[in-house]
Amino acid sequence: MSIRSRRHQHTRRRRALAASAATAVAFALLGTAGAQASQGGEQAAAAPDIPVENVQQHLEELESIADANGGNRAHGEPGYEASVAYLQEKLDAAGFETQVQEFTADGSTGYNLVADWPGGDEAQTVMAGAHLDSVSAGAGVNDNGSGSAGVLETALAVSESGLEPAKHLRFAWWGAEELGMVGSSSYVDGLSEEEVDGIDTYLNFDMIGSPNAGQFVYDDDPEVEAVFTEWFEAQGVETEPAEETAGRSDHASFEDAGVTVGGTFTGAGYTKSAEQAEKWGGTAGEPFDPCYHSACDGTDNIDVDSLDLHTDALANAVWELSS
Ligand code: DPN
Ligand code: CA
Ligand code: ZN
Repeated sequence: MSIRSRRHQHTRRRRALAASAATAVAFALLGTAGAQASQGGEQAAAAPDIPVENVQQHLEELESIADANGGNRAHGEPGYEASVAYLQEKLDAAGFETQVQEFTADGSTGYNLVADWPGGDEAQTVMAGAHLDSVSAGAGVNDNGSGSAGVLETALAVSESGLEPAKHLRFAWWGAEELGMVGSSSYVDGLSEEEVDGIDTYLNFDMIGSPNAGQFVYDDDPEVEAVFTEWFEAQGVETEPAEETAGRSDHASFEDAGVTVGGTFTGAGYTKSAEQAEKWGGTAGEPFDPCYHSACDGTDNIDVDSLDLHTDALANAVWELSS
């Protein structure tokens, strides 16, 4: 059975995005897509609905960490190390095997946090990752507390549900993305050829709660793309290919090594068009994230409905691709 032919159950009703009335009606009609059995009769367990409140709690914590550490969580700064410590403690308590890997960038030590879920075939490893560093201008709550918190909450959901996937699962938080994807490229450079070959798919999440959100899916690999686009479609959300971030976040480190990649994105500095505002709501003529790389990228700089949607999309892809 191909990945494309699989459809998962979506039985829950989803709140409309802050969108036009027409979109809200579409949600009401399409938000409860019926369950469809897979062709082979064997139905892998569906991913849970990730509580967005939990994701928001991590964002509050990351903002507090920045507040307590000179206002940012940037590479080489104490707020970055405190961010790593916050995540690592939660992952250790949930039964992950965690490692902090060091590298050097711009004369200071950087850190990647890698968390393995015990079990599954390591020759087919599914990874989900996000960069954890902010720029020095601010707390980096959307960029990229959002992706970091979504990946964290998905990992915690794997533990909570006692998932025993056929494939091995690994979650990662990268340092120094903002300096040119330094952490993720150092990770990939440190892998043997066999280890690179063993990565079935790498999923990247960099900015998934933009306040004037777009609904974007990476189009690097058609099968992985379809896992996301079909899921969004089942929620009544039309997506577009993620052009702004193409080749410009940590997935590029993996793609350059020949790994299959995918991910989702809600937009950064590009301007939302009138057509996009029509289908997604929000404000045409303004950036998807007006606080991109600015001091105002705090917890107010988040569209909670999009954060919820993209975190649930992330969890669905992890469940589906690892089964
Ligand atoms: N984290 C963002 C950055 O590196 O600036 C990801 C991004 C890349 C956003 C390219 C927009 C464009
Ligand atoms: Ca949810
Ligand atoms: Zn950035």
